Amino acid sequence: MRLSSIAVAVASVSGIAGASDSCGNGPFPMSLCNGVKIEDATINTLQQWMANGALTSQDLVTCYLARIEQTNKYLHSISEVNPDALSIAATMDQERVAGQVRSPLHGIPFVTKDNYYTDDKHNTSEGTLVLLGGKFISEATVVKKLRAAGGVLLGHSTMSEAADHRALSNYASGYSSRTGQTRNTYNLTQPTAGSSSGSVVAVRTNQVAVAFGTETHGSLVHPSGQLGLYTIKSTPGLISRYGIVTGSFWHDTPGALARSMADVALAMDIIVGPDAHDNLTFDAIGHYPENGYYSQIADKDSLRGMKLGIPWDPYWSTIGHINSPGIREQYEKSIQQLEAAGAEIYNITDSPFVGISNKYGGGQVSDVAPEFNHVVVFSTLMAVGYGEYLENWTFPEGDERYGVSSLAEMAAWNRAHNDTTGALGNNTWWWDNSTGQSFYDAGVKTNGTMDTAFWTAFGNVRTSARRAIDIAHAYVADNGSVVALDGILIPNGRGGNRGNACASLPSFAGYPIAAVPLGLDGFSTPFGVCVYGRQFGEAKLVKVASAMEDLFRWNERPQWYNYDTAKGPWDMPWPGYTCSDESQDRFACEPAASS
Ligand SMILES: *[C@@H]1O[C@H](CO)[C@@H](O)[C@H](O)[C@H]1NC(C)=O
Ligand SMILES: *[C@@H]1O[C@H](CO)[C@@H](O)[C@H](O)[C@H]1NC(C)=O
Ligand SMILES: *[C@@H]1O[C@H](CO)[C@@H](O)[C@H](O)[C@H]1NC(C)=O
Ligand SMILES: *[C@@H]1O[C@H](CO)[C@@H](O)[C@H](O)[C@H]1NC(C)=O
Ligand SMILES: *[C@@H]1O[C@H](CO)[C@@H](O)[C@H](O)[C@H]1NC(C)=O
Ligand SMILES: *[C@@H]1O[C@H](CO)[C@@H](O)[C@H](O)[C@H]1NC(C)=O
Ligand SMILES: *[C@@H]1O[C@H](CO)[C@@H](O)[C@H](O)[C@H]1NC(C)=O
Ligand SMILES: *[C@@H]1O[C@H](CO)[C@@H](O)[C@H](O)[C@H]1NC(C)=O
Ligand SMILES: *[C@@H]1O[C@H](CO)[C@@H](O)[C@H](O)[C@H]1NC(C)=O
Ligand SMILES: CC(=O)N[C@H]1CO[C@H](CO)[C@@H](O)[C@@H]1O
Repeated sequence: MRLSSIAVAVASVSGIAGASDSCGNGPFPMSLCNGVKIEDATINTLQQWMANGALTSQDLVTCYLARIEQTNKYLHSISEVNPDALSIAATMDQERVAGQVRSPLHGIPFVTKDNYYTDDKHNTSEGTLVLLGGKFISEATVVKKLRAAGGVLLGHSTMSEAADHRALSNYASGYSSRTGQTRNTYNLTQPTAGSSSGSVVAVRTNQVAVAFGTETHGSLVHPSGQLGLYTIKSTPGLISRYGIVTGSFWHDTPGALARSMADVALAMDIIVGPDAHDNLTFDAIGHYPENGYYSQIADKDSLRGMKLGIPWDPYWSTIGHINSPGIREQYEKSIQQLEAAGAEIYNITDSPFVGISNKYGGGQVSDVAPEFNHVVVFSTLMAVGYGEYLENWTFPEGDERYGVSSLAEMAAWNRAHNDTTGALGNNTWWWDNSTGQSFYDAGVKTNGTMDTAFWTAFGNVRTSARRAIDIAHAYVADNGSVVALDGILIPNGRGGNRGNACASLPSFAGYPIAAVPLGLDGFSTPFGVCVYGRQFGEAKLVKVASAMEDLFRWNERPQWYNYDTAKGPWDMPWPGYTCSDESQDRFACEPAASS
């Protein structure tokens, strides 16, 4: 459904009582929903209101559609609304009246990123024009599970085009040539980070209760940090990727983006599990916690005795956004809070973790020797992944794209259609200079060849990244005893144009990360902390992250700064700081020499 037609659907359903009452801050307060303040409500709270009759699922759909109508022209976070959302909600309401409640998600509206294929009237196109109008052979397994659990598919969220796989740099993050630039509700001139950008903006702006995104290399944890949400990027294979456009077989993983770790855990319990259509899920058999992830939700008392490792140098001293204005003090205060709550903090600077991550994971990609070059690994896997995905993807007969079956043909189509609207100008340091698809071109160049050089780089990087994270969890005390740590903390935020150091190593390793929000930076946008865990260690991460959530209880509302002046696509540098060209998408930026 086109967004302009939402108003009709909204008007046809009664129930936005008290619409003149408002709550929240900024220029776009959210109306009450049937007299109830649903703003920032968690899934469990919404569920209670439906259970006691204060709200119906149709009320929720109606109110979220009204919110989308009110805000989406500024944010571009929702790409398409599901024309059938209200009728699905009506079915869920009838079931509830008849005494059937399928799961804690029954009647709860959700959106998915535009790379989850949904078999209904709205389009799935991975944020691209080249895939728009095509169909996959089956609905994504995750979407099937969410529907079966009673979730109401409200629509798709905007994503960075092709999940940020079009270009490595000089391409606007959070931008889709199909639906435009997603904007950060906190400060609309600041980035959202990618690529699940629309999903995080939609949840944070109360356009929907919960959203689902994907991560290959940062696409869940980075935008969560940038919009102040919770997520778990799980071990690839824990959750089926079938039906989701492929970035990389070995790195992709779907995940929930939500207002609380409880919401994330509740959603995980619904979407995890083996799937015959995704053989990587077979790796996870035997690793699902007996009582589910939700049972691991903890309060701050659980921090007593919890052992957390911090690689002070360089993660907490020089790289990423740690020295961005106003940030360091808040991080230091948070560490003090953790210690006061009884957590034991271990300085793991001297762990081999740091050396390995600098050399093979965190370092500047162009400096990495070929036998450790993970960029080649990603571009090869992307070429293979698109080829396999497109085998089951069809365009209507007669469409000029009918029969398109490879990344090479997609890149050629973009070129032929001058589809470079997200390109930020000439790329001066990477492969390609003007097409805005340098990474596509790199993938095409590999032709998906998985030769000895490919497997050498893949094996080297994966093995060393895993060893680095495993070793980091073993703190060797001065007296030689070994302390097993519960998690490793890494700053999570971007800040202007600076890179975020959180995602790389776990992406290379195929290991999980939890993201917890902490504060607001000098530009009034959120930042947070990542917790690294070990392979299939998600249950532990839920416990650590939810205990930290209870301690910090961060909940700053978006203020919509610059909603009327922001222009895009863009990638803002941080005034007062200089970044060398190479560091634009990477790490180090130094304060500009004071004049
Ligand atoms: C899907 O995309 C096509 C092409 O842009 C558009 O005409 C159609 O309205 C879209 N479908 C929905 C449900 O928005
Ligand atoms: C697993 O699935 C991938 C993607 O479909 C495929 O390329 C690979 O050959 C499969 N592996 C095995 C061992 O079947
Ligand atoms: C952590 O250890 C490193 C190396 O021993 C040291 O340089 C640094 O100052 C320590 N940081 C803190 C906060 O103790
Ligand atoms: C394509 O569809 C076939 C038939 O359903 C299925 O076996 C195969 O796993 C699918 N491949 C991908 C990459 O989804
Ligand atoms: C793309 O740009 C070229 C050069 O400006 C022009 O000749 C061509 O018609 C354009 N193609 C499309 C599909 O707009
Ligand atoms: C990029 O640089 C090339 C060579 O200098 C130039 O011809 C081209 O117009 C530039 N493209 C853009 C988008 O600035
Ligand atoms: C490799 O190149 C051939 C010939 O151009 C093409 O048909 C095929 O789709 C390419 N494979 C991949 C994975 O890009
Ligand atoms: C060794 O040091 C660790 C960490 O400081 C401490 O917990 C442990 O009790 C010490 N062990 C012995 C045998 O002194
Ligand atoms: C919003 O971000 C811009 C830079 O993009 C900055 O100049 C401005 O101060 C920020 N606004 C607030 C209120 O922090
Ligand atoms: C693919 C391509 O043309 N790359 C060029 C981009 O620009 C740099 C710097 O001018 C050249 O070194 C590359 O060869």
